[in-house]
Amino acid sequence: MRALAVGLATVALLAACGGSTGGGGGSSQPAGSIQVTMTEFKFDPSTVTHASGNVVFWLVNSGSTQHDMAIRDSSGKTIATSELVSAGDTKEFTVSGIAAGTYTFYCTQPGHEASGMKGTLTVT
Ligand SMILES: [Cu+2]
Repeated sequence: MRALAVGLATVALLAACGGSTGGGGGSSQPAGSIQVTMTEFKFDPSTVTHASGNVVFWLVNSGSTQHDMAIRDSSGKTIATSELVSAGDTKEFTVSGIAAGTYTFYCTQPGHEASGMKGTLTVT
């Protein structure tokens, strides 16, 4: 909650400055995105609820190996997969036009989901 508020404030400040180019390749959390922190072997939070439509995740890899996030629907079909996120890196992951329902998000790296790296996305 606090991280999201800070991210929104940062974006507002950048917008007020007329779209700073930013420096040094550092990127900040997009407004309205859901921050999910990845470590070995879990997502935090592991339960996410969002309105249907476009869902934007802000993936923060605080672990020591690479991770990603994929979304699987209730029939077991994977509908979206993020880019790989290196240890210490961040990536924006947009899932477009997602319908209401219950989904599983998980890491596709071998053994990670089995080790507990998964969560539940509820789309309302
Ligand atoms: Cu992983």
